[in-house]
Amino acid sequence: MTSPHRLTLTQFLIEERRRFPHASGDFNSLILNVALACKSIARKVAFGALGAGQGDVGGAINVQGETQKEMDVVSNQVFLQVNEWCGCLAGMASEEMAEPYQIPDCYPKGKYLLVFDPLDGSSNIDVNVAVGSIFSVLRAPNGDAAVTEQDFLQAGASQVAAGYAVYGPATMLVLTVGNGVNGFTLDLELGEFMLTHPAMQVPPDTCEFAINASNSRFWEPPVKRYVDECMAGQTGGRCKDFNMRWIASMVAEAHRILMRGGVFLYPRDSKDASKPGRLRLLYEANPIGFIIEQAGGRASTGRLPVLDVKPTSLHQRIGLVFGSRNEVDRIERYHNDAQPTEMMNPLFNEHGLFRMPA
Ligand code: AFP
Repeated sequence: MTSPHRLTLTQFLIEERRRFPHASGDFNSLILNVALACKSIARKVAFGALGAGQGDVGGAINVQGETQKEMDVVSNQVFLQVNEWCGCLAGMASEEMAEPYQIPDCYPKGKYLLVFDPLDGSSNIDVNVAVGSIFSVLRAPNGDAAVTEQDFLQAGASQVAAGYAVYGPATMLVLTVGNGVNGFTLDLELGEFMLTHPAMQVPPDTCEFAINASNSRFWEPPVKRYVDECMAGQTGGRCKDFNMRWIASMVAEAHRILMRGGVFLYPRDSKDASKPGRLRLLYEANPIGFIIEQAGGRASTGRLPVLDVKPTSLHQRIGLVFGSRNEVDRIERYHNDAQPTEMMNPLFNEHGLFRMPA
């Protein structure tokens, strides 16, 4: 029996480009550079305790106020170094940097912006659980001029491409260029990403949900209602049993949901009034939202499609619910139904402590 002919990522991108005869090739070059960065990070992560980069960076805190792992810093460096020289970028922005990154003068600049979380779920790294990288490609609104924060504040619907790499038992790169979602598995012998999961689709229904239940006392009523119903299982209104998962690595959760359906919630809650949600809009919610929607699923703030949100700052946080379409629709419906009840709670009303925009 002959093994199936599989396209490499490069071949796949060349085939995609044939649909756009006037394309310069810059975009393909950008995606291949991102893929190279992911391969390099995969290799570093795979060394585990034998390699450098385990542990915290001597108490360093990133712009999010979170403890930085050495691998966060190393992965950020890899993304910058691999992508700055390629001539297709006007600038970059990352979870690990307070300000946008300017392409050094020694390199040509290009028409795209790259936004990324270099190592999502890095709290899992010391315990050898899957982590990943997430990226989003936008058009630079001002050509190759020096970039400003404002340039990056584009709604998720205007992303040109988005993807993630998951560093699990196998390393995979999952990519959308706005024409469906394709998954590539890293062939360690060839050093190439091979197309193994063409046209990925999120099943519309599911019996699996993922939420950090330790936050339940801070949830808004619609989220509590949804989770209570799932927990009630067959004996409750949903008349079916649900399974719960929580990996604390959104990339790994998104990948599971792409493979077999499910719903993920990190909703806006009342835990910290200064943070309208845990996840970051530009380099977590938007790229994952774009991928999930391109695979036939849905991504929402709980109230409205996340890809419609106009960002107001580079590191903006937001509530995020994504996955199987019918479950996300249901959660949005519960939020809409709940408005009057919510308004009765003084903490959530118009003048309340936790009043927040979408
Ligand atoms: P990092 O990007 O800082 O590693 O954060 C990971 C994450 O944003 C996301 O991947 C998880 O879903 C979430 O945090 C886990 O949060 P909890 O600590 O509340 O479980």
